[in-house]
Amino acid sequence: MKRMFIGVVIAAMALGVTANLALGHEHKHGMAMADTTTAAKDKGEAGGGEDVTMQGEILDMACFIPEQAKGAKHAECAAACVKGGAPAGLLTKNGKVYLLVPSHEDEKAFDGVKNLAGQMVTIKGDLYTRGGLNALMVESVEKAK
Ligand SMILES: [Cu+2]
Repeated sequence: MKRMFIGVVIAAMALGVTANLALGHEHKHGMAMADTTTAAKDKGEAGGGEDVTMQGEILDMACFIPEQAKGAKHAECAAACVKGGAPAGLLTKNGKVYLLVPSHEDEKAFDGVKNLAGQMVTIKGDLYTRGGLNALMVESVEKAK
């Protein structure tokens, strides 16, 4: 499965396809989204994001979810998968996994996620819980020291 996925990714790259699955579409923001900065103190499903700084490994979710692939041995695959458009996650020391999503206010910050897939990082961003899913909207990412 893993190899097949990478094969598809490589094929897409060879064809010059911009594998921008997550970002290649337009968003129209409603009022609820626009309110998130002022509601930054609210928590929980209905609230806005909570400012957090988290450490962990950037996961390639396409390999982690079915196979729990992670760590140094999988770092190269993670980088290829995430650059190819696979969703990225953060695995913290306590074993929790957070979906990583770009911030529309600074989408460039998410390049750090793509460049550091499979590595230990420190991420600053806003933490949300939506429909039972824990997600971090990424504002900055740097390699853990
Ligand atoms: Cu992978």
